[in-house]
Amino acid sequence: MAAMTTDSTGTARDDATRPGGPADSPFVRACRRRPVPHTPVWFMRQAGRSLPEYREIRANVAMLESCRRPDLVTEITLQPVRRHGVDAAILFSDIVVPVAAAGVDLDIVPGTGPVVAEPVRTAADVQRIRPIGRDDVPYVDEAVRMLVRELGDTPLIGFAGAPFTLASYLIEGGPSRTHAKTKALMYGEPELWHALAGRLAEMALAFLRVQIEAGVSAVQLFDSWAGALSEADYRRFVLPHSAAVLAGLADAGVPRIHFGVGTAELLGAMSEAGAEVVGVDWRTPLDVATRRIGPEQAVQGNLDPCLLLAPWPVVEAEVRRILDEGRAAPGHVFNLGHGVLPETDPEMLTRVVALVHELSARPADRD
Ligand code: 1CP
Repeated sequence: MAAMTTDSTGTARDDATRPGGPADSPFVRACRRRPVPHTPVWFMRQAGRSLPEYREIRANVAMLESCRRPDLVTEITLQPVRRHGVDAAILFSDIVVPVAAAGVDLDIVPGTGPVVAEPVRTAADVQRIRPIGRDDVPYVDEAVRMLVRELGDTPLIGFAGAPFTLASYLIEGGPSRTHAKTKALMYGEPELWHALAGRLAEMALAFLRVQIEAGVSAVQLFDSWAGALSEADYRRFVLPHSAAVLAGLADAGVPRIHFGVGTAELLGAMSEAGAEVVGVDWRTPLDVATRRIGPEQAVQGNLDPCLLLAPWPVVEAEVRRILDEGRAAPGHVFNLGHGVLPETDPEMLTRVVALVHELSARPADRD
Protein backbone atom coordinates (compact mmCIF):
# COMPACT_ATOMS: atom_id res chain seq x y z
CA MET A 1 0.00 0.00 0.00
CA ALA A 2 1.35 3.40 -0.94
CA ALA A 3 2.31 5.91 1.75
CA MET A 4 -0.30 8.65 1.92
CA THR A 5 -0.34 12.18 3.20
CA THR A 6 -3.32 14.49 3.51
CA ASP A 7 -3.46 17.65 1.40
CA SER A 8 -5.14 20.96 2.22
CA THR A 9 -8.49 19.76 0.86
CA GLY A 10 -8.42 16.86 3.29
CA THR A 11 -7.99 14.24 0.62
CA ALA A 12 -5.63 11.32 0.93
CA ARG A 13 -3.07 12.02 -1.73
CA ASP A 14 0.22 10.50 -2.65
CA ASP A 15 3.21 12.49 -1.51
CA ALA A 16 4.65 13.84 -4.75
CA THR A 17 8.17 13.85 -3.41
CA ARG A 18 8.19 10.28 -2.08
CA PRO A 19 10.80 8.13 -3.88
CA GLY A 20 9.03 5.48 -5.92
CA GLY A 21 5.68 7.35 -5.82
CA PRO A 22 3.83 8.31 -9.01
CA ALA A 23 5.79 11.56 -9.42
CA ASP A 24 9.00 9.49 -9.32
CA SER A 25 7.66 6.77 -11.66
CA PRO A 26 9.47 5.80 -14.88
CA PHE A 27 6.66 7.50 -16.84
CA VAL A 28 6.91 10.89 -15.10
CA ARG A 29 10.72 10.69 -15.03
CA ALA A 30 10.84 10.07 -18.80
CA CYS A 31 8.47 13.02 -19.38
CA ARG A 32 10.94 15.15 -17.42
CA ARG A 33 13.95 13.77 -19.35
CA ARG A 34 15.40 12.13 -16.24
CA PRO A 35 17.11 8.70 -16.13
CA VAL A 36 14.69 5.76 -16.03
CA PRO A 37 15.07 2.06 -15.10
CA HIS A 38 13.21 1.16 -18.31
CA THR A 39 11.36 2.99 -21.08
CA PRO A 40 7.79 3.52 -19.80
CA VAL A 41 4.87 2.45 -21.98
CA TRP A 42 1.13 3.12 -22.10
CA PHE A 43 -1.36 3.15 -24.98
CA MET A 44 -3.77 5.81 -26.12
CA ARG A 45 -7.27 4.28 -25.88
CA GLN A 46 -5.88 1.44 -23.75
CA ALA A 47 -9.27 1.29 -22.00
CA GLY A 48 -11.89 0.41 -24.56
CA ARG A 49 -13.35 -2.01 -26.98
CA SER A 50 -10.26 -4.20 -27.42
CA LEU A 51 -10.90 -5.50 -23.88
CA PRO A 52 -13.71 -8.05 -23.27
CA GLU A 53 -14.02 -6.84 -19.67
CA TYR A 54 -14.68 -3.32 -21.02
CA ARG A 55 -17.33 -4.52 -23.48
CA GLU A 56 -19.02 -6.36 -20.64
CA ILE A 57 -19.13 -3.40 -18.26
CA ARG A 58 -20.35 -1.05 -21.03
CA ALA A 59 -22.99 -3.46 -22.40
CA ASN A 60 -26.00 -1.52 -21.10
CA VAL A 61 -24.51 1.88 -20.31
CA ALA A 62 -24.25 4.75 -22.82
CA MET A 63 -20.78 6.27 -23.29
CA LEU A 64 -21.49 9.70 -21.72
CA GLU A 65 -23.39 8.06 -18.87
CA SER A 66 -20.40 5.79 -18.16
CA CYS A 67 -18.11 8.86 -18.02
CA ARG A 68 -20.37 10.35 -15.32
CA ARG A 69 -20.27 7.33 -13.01
CA PRO A 70 -17.09 7.38 -10.86
CA ASP A 71 -17.43 3.65 -10.03
CA LEU A 72 -17.45 2.73 -13.73
CA VAL A 73 -14.74 5.25 -14.61
CA THR A 74 -12.52 3.80 -11.89
CA GLU A 75 -13.06 0.18 -12.93
CA ILE A 76 -12.59 0.85 -16.68
CA THR A 77 -9.46 2.96 -16.07
CA LEU A 78 -7.92 0.16 -13.98
CA GLN A 79 -8.68 -2.65 -16.45
CA PRO A 80 -5.70 -2.11 -18.81
CA VAL A 81 -3.35 -1.48 -15.88
CA ARG A 82 -4.22 -4.86 -14.36
CA ARG A 83 -4.16 -6.70 -17.66
CA HIS A 84 -1.13 -5.22 -19.43
CA GLY A 85 1.07 -3.83 -16.64
CA VAL A 86 1.35 -0.46 -18.41
CA ASP A 87 3.39 2.28 -16.72
CA ALA A 88 0.49 4.76 -16.58
CA ALA A 89 -3.29 4.80 -16.42
CA ILE A 90 -5.34 7.30 -18.42
CA LEU A 91 -8.62 8.53 -17.00
CA PHE A 92 -11.60 6.99 -18.77
CA SER A 93 -13.54 9.97 -20.11
CA ASP A 94 -13.86 11.77 -23.43
CA ILE A 95 -12.79 15.11 -24.85
CA VAL A 96 -16.46 16.16 -25.17
CA VAL A 97 -17.35 15.50 -21.51
CA PRO A 98 -16.54 19.13 -20.48
CA VAL A 99 -18.32 20.42 -23.61
CA ALA A 100 -21.53 18.72 -22.47
CA ALA A 101 -20.93 20.05 -18.95
CA ALA A 102 -20.73 23.56 -20.45
CA GLY A 103 -24.30 23.25 -21.68
CA VAL A 104 -23.82 22.04 -25.28
CA ASP A 105 -26.43 19.45 -26.30
CA LEU A 106 -24.41 16.49 -27.61
CA ASP A 107 -24.20 12.73 -27.51
CA ILE A 108 -21.51 10.13 -28.19
CA VAL A 109 -23.12 7.88 -30.78
CA PRO A 110 -21.89 4.25 -30.93
CA GLY A 111 -19.87 3.62 -34.09
CA THR A 112 -19.74 7.36 -34.93
CA GLY A 113 -18.39 9.47 -32.08
CA PRO A 114 -19.50 12.86 -30.73
CA VAL A 115 -22.60 14.36 -32.41
CA VAL A 116 -23.67 17.93 -31.57
CA ALA A 117 -27.41 18.74 -31.79
CA GLU A 118 -27.00 22.39 -32.84
CA PRO A 119 -23.60 23.03 -34.41
CA VAL A 120 -21.83 26.28 -33.48
CA ARG A 121 -22.05 28.84 -36.30
CA THR A 122 -22.61 32.31 -34.72
CA ALA A 123 -21.32 34.58 -31.95
CA ALA A 124 -24.51 33.83 -29.98
CA ASP A 125 -23.73 30.10 -30.23
CA VAL A 126 -20.25 30.77 -28.82
CA GLN A 127 -21.71 32.85 -25.97
CA ARG A 128 -23.91 29.94 -24.92
CA ILE A 129 -20.86 27.77 -24.10
CA ARG A 130 -20.64 28.37 -20.33
CA PRO A 131 -17.39 28.49 -18.33
CA ILE A 132 -16.94 25.31 -16.25
CA GLY A 133 -15.40 24.44 -12.89
CA ARG A 134 -15.27 21.51 -10.48
CA ASP A 135 -19.00 21.70 -9.67
CA ASP A 136 -19.86 21.11 -13.33
CA VAL A 137 -17.85 17.86 -13.46
CA PRO A 138 -18.03 16.51 -9.86
CA TYR A 139 -17.90 12.93 -11.20
CA VAL A 140 -14.46 13.62 -12.74
CA ASP A 141 -13.13 15.02 -9.47
CA GLU A 142 -14.49 12.02 -7.57
CA ALA A 143 -13.24 9.42 -10.06
CA VAL A 144 -9.70 10.88 -10.10
CA ARG A 145 -9.55 10.85 -6.27
CA MET A 146 -10.72 7.23 -6.15
CA LEU A 147 -8.25 6.25 -8.85
CA VAL A 148 -5.28 7.95 -7.20
CA ARG A 149 -5.99 5.89 -4.07
CA GLU A 150 -6.40 2.65 -6.02
CA LEU A 151 -3.39 3.14 -8.30
CA GLY A 152 -0.77 3.60 -5.57
CA ASP A 153 2.56 4.12 -7.34
CA THR A 154 1.14 3.99 -10.89
CA PRO A 155 0.66 7.50 -12.30
CA LEU A 156 -2.73 8.62 -13.64
CA ILE A 157 -2.87 10.78 -16.79
CA GLY A 158 -5.62 13.39 -17.09
CA PHE A 159 -6.55 14.84 -20.48
CA ALA A 160 -8.52 17.40 -22.45
CA GLY A 161 -9.24 18.10 -26.10
CA ALA A 162 -7.31 21.03 -27.58
CA PRO A 163 -9.25 24.01 -28.99
CA PHE A 164 -8.94 23.05 -32.69
CA THR A 165 -10.06 19.45 -32.24
CA LEU A 166 -12.98 20.45 -29.96
CA ALA A 167 -13.96 23.27 -32.32
CA SER A 168 -14.10 20.84 -35.22
CA TYR A 169 -16.75 18.69 -33.48
CA LEU A 170 -18.73 21.80 -32.49
CA ILE A 171 -18.67 23.45 -35.92
CA GLU A 172 -19.09 20.31 -38.06
CA GLY A 173 -21.69 18.82 -35.70
CA GLY A 174 -19.79 15.51 -35.63
CA PRO A 175 -16.71 13.70 -36.95
CA SER A 176 -15.34 15.08 -40.21
CA ARG A 177 -12.75 13.89 -42.71
CA THR A 178 -11.99 17.30 -44.27
CA HIS A 179 -12.90 19.72 -41.43
CA ALA A 180 -14.32 21.87 -44.26
CA LYS A 181 -16.87 23.86 -42.22
CA THR A 182 -14.28 24.42 -39.50
CA LYS A 183 -11.77 25.81 -41.98
CA ALA A 184 -14.45 27.87 -43.74
CA LEU A 185 -15.30 29.58 -40.43
CA MET A 186 -11.63 29.97 -39.52
CA TYR A 187 -10.72 31.65 -42.82
CA GLY A 188 -14.01 33.49 -43.38
CA GLU A 189 -14.73 34.76 -39.86
CA PRO A 190 -11.42 34.89 -38.01
CA GLU A 191 -12.84 36.95 -35.12
CA LEU A 192 -15.57 34.41 -34.49
CA TRP A 193 -12.98 31.62 -34.77
CA HIS A 194 -10.72 33.23 -32.17
CA ALA A 195 -13.70 33.84 -29.83
CA LEU A 196 -14.65 30.15 -30.04
CA ALA A 197 -11.08 28.85 -29.75
CA GLY A 198 -10.47 31.19 -26.79
CA ARG A 199 -13.53 29.87 -25.00
CA LEU A 200 -12.53 26.26 -25.68
CA ALA A 201 -9.02 26.98 -24.38
CA GLU A 202 -10.55 28.24 -21.11
CA MET A 203 -12.68 25.10 -20.96
CA ALA A 204 -9.71 22.77 -21.52
CA LEU A 205 -7.68 24.63 -18.90
CA ALA A 206 -10.50 24.47 -16.33
CA PHE A 207 -11.09 20.75 -17.03
CA LEU A 208 -7.38 19.95 -16.65
CA ARG A 209 -7.17 21.99 -13.43
CA VAL A 210 -9.99 19.95 -11.89
CA GLN A 211 -8.08 16.77 -12.72
CA ILE A 212 -4.76 18.13 -11.42
CA GLU A 213 -6.32 19.32 -8.16
CA ALA A 214 -7.85 15.86 -7.71
CA GLY A 215 -4.39 14.28 -8.10
CA VAL A 216 -3.45 13.28 -11.67
CA SER A 217 0.32 12.96 -12.21
CA ALA A 218 0.43 14.24 -15.81
CA VAL A 219 -1.91 15.69 -18.44
CA GLN A 220 -2.25 15.19 -22.18
CA LEU A 221 -3.71 17.79 -24.53
CA PHE A 222 -5.23 15.92 -27.50
CA ASP A 223 -5.18 17.96 -30.72
CA SER A 224 -5.95 14.87 -32.75
CA TRP A 225 -7.01 16.68 -35.92
CA ALA A 226 -4.49 19.58 -35.99
CA GLY A 227 -2.63 17.78 -38.81
CA ALA A 228 -5.37 19.00 -41.17
CA LEU A 229 -3.73 22.47 -41.11
CA SER A 230 -0.68 23.98 -42.80
CA GLU A 231 2.04 25.19 -40.46
CA ALA A 232 1.21 28.84 -41.24
CA ASP A 233 -2.47 28.38 -40.43
CA TYR A 234 -1.65 26.30 -37.35
CA ARG A 235 0.58 29.11 -36.07
CA ARG A 236 -2.00 31.80 -36.77
CA PHE A 237 -5.24 30.13 -35.72
CA VAL A 238 -4.37 27.37 -33.25
CA LEU A 239 -0.97 27.65 -31.59
CA PRO A 240 -1.83 30.72 -29.44
CA HIS A 241 -4.89 28.97 -28.01
CA SER A 242 -3.18 25.63 -27.28
CA ALA A 243 -0.20 27.55 -25.82
CA ALA A 244 -2.62 29.40 -23.50
CA VAL A 245 -3.94 26.09 -22.15
CA LEU A 246 -0.44 24.77 -21.51
CA ALA A 247 0.83 28.08 -20.08
CA GLY A 248 -2.08 28.07 -17.64
CA LEU A 249 -0.66 24.85 -16.17
CA ALA A 250 2.99 25.88 -16.10
CA ASP A 251 3.00 26.07 -12.30
CA ALA A 252 0.83 23.01 -11.71
CA GLY A 253 3.82 20.72 -11.13
CA VAL A 254 2.79 17.93 -13.53
CA PRO A 255 4.29 17.17 -16.96
CA ARG A 256 2.22 18.17 -19.98
CA ILE A 257 1.99 16.08 -23.17
CA HIS A 258 0.86 17.63 -26.47
CA PHE A 259 -0.33 15.24 -29.16
CA GLY A 260 -1.78 15.29 -32.67
CA VAL A 261 -2.05 13.03 -35.72
CA GLY A 262 -0.51 13.85 -39.12
CA THR A 263 1.61 16.57 -37.53
CA ALA A 264 4.98 15.87 -39.20
CA GLU A 265 5.03 19.42 -40.61
CA LEU A 266 3.79 20.89 -37.33
CA LEU A 267 6.17 19.28 -34.83
CA GLY A 268 8.39 22.36 -34.61
CA ALA A 269 5.42 24.69 -34.08
CA MET A 270 3.72 22.30 -31.64
CA SER A 271 6.92 22.05 -29.62
CA GLU A 272 6.70 25.83 -29.07
CA ALA A 273 3.33 25.48 -27.31
CA GLY A 274 5.04 24.71 -23.99
CA ALA A 275 4.56 21.01 -23.18
CA GLU A 276 7.30 18.84 -21.66
CA VAL A 277 6.46 16.00 -24.10
CA VAL A 278 5.44 16.04 -27.77
CA GLY A 279 3.39 13.09 -29.05
CA VAL A 280 4.41 11.81 -32.49
CA ASP A 281 2.31 9.66 -34.83
CA TRP A 282 3.71 6.68 -36.79
CA ARG A 283 4.54 8.69 -39.92
CA THR A 284 7.65 10.37 -38.49
CA PRO A 285 10.54 8.31 -37.06
CA LEU A 286 11.34 9.45 -33.51
CA ASP A 287 14.92 10.47 -34.37
CA VAL A 288 13.62 12.71 -37.18
CA ALA A 289 10.89 14.05 -34.88
CA THR A 290 13.51 14.83 -32.23
CA ARG A 291 15.47 16.96 -34.71
CA ARG A 292 12.30 18.96 -35.40
CA ILE A 293 11.31 19.25 -31.74
CA GLY A 294 14.74 19.99 -30.28
CA PRO A 295 16.61 18.82 -27.16
CA GLU A 296 14.35 20.41 -24.55
CA GLN A 297 11.39 18.06 -24.84
CA ALA A 298 10.74 14.35 -24.55
CA VAL A 299 8.80 12.44 -27.22
CA GLN A 300 5.93 9.98 -26.95
CA GLY A 301 5.08 7.34 -29.56
CA ASN A 302 4.91 5.91 -32.12
CA LEU A 303 3.95 2.36 -33.15
CA ASP A 304 1.34 2.29 -35.94
CA PRO A 305 -1.84 0.92 -34.27
CA CYS A 306 -2.51 -1.16 -37.42
CA LEU A 307 0.78 -2.99 -36.89
CA LEU A 308 -0.72 -4.75 -33.88
CA LEU A 309 -2.88 -6.68 -36.36
CA ALA A 310 0.29 -8.17 -37.95
CA PRO A 311 2.08 -11.36 -36.76
CA TRP A 312 4.21 -11.05 -33.61
CA PRO A 313 7.68 -11.14 -35.30
CA VAL A 314 6.67 -8.05 -37.33
CA VAL A 315 5.51 -6.26 -34.18
CA GLU A 316 8.68 -7.24 -32.35
CA ALA A 317 10.92 -5.79 -35.09
CA GLU A 318 8.95 -2.51 -35.06
CA VAL A 319 9.15 -2.20 -31.26
CA ARG A 320 12.94 -2.63 -31.53
CA ARG A 321 13.16 0.00 -34.27
CA ILE A 322 11.10 2.51 -32.29
CA LEU A 323 13.14 1.98 -29.10
CA ASP A 324 16.35 2.47 -31.14
CA GLU A 325 15.06 5.65 -32.79
CA GLY A 326 13.70 6.87 -29.43
CA ARG A 327 17.26 6.83 -28.01
CA ALA A 328 17.90 9.99 -30.07
CA ALA A 329 15.38 11.82 -27.86
CA PRO A 330 16.24 13.19 -24.39
CA GLY A 331 13.25 11.26 -23.02
CA HIS A 332 10.98 8.62 -24.57
CA VAL A 333 7.54 7.40 -23.50
CA PHE A 334 6.61 4.39 -25.64
CA ASN A 335 3.07 4.54 -27.05
CA LEU A 336 1.17 3.97 -30.26
CA GLY A 337 1.05 6.69 -32.91
CA HIS A 338 -2.73 6.95 -32.26
CA GLY A 339 -5.37 5.02 -30.32
CA VAL A 340 -5.72 1.23 -29.97
CA LEU A 341 -8.03 -0.15 -32.69
CA PRO A 342 -11.06 -2.04 -31.30
CA GLU A 343 -10.13 -5.19 -33.28
CA THR A 344 -6.68 -5.45 -31.59
CA ASP A 345 -5.95 -8.70 -29.75
CA PRO A 346 -5.28 -7.50 -26.18
CA GLU A 347 -2.61 -10.20 -25.85
CA MET A 348 -0.53 -8.19 -28.36
CA LEU A 349 -0.63 -5.15 -26.08
CA THR A 350 0.46 -7.20 -23.08
CA ARG A 351 3.37 -8.63 -25.09
CA VAL A 352 4.44 -5.17 -26.31
CA VAL A 353 4.58 -3.90 -22.70
CA ALA A 354 6.76 -6.85 -21.64
CA LEU A 355 9.03 -6.45 -24.67
CA VAL A 356 9.51 -2.69 -24.20
CA HIS A 357 10.42 -3.29 -20.55
CA GLU A 358 12.79 -6.14 -21.36
CA LEU A 359 14.62 -4.41 -24.24
CA SER A 360 14.99 -1.09 -22.45
CA ALA A 361 15.94 -2.33 -18.96
CA ARG A 362 18.88 -0.29 -17.66
CA PRO A 363 20.95 -0.69 -14.50
CA ALA A 364 20.04 1.72 -11.69
CA ASP A 365 21.38 5.13 -12.70
CA ARG A 366 19.46 7.84 -10.96
CA ASP A 367 19.94 11.57 -10.67
O1 1CP B 1 -19.03 3.17 -27.08
C1 1CP B 1 -17.80 3.34 -27.02
O2 1CP B 1 -17.02 2.49 -26.53
C2 1CP B 1 -17.34 4.65 -27.53
C3 1CP B 1 -15.93 4.70 -28.00
C4 1CP B 1 -15.18 5.78 -27.24
C5 1CP B 1 -14.29 5.57 -26.17
C6 1CP B 1 -13.88 4.26 -25.52
C7 1CP B 1 -15.27 7.16 -27.45
C8 1CP B 1 -16.15 7.83 -28.44
N1 1CP B 1 -14.46 7.81 -26.55
C9 1CP B 1 -13.83 6.87 -25.75
C10 1CP B 1 -12.92 7.12 -24.61
C11 1CP B 1 -11.83 8.08 -24.80
N2 1CP B 1 -11.85 9.18 -25.64
C12 1CP B 1 -10.61 8.09 -24.12
C13 1CP B 1 -10.37 7.06 -23.00
C14 1CP B 1 -9.12 6.85 -22.34
C15 1CP B 1 -8.16 5.91 -23.06
O3 1CP B 1 -7.38 6.36 -23.92
O4 1CP B 1 -8.10 4.72 -22.67
C16 1CP B 1 -9.85 9.15 -24.58
C17 1CP B 1 -8.45 9.58 -24.18
C18 1CP B 1 -10.65 9.83 -25.54
C19 1CP B 1 -10.25 11.07 -26.22
C20 1CP B 1 -10.88 11.40 -27.52
N3 1CP B 1 -12.21 11.38 -27.87
C21 1CP B 1 -10.18 11.93 -28.63
C22 1CP B 1 -8.70 12.21 -28.63
C23 1CP B 1 -7.94 10.94 -28.83
C24 1CP B 1 -7.99 10.37 -30.22
O5 1CP B 1 -8.34 9.18 -30.33
O6 1CP B 1 -7.63 11.08 -31.16
C25 1CP B 1 -11.08 12.16 -29.67
C26 1CP B 1 -10.79 12.70 -31.05
C27 1CP B 1 -12.37 11.81 -29.18
C28 1CP B 1 -13.66 11.91 -29.90
C29 1CP B 1 -14.31 10.60 -30.00
N4 1CP B 1 -14.98 10.02 -28.96
C30 1CP B 1 -15.43 8.77 -29.33
C31 1CP B 1 -15.00 8.54 -30.68
C32 1CP B 1 -15.27 7.29 -31.46
C33 1CP B 1 -14.28 9.68 -31.08
C34 1CP B 1 -13.61 9.90 -32.44
C35 1CP B 1 -14.62 10.25 -33.49
C36 1CP B 1 -13.94 10.70 -34.79
O7 1CP B 1 -13.40 9.85 -35.51
O8 1CP B 1 -13.92 11.92 -35.07
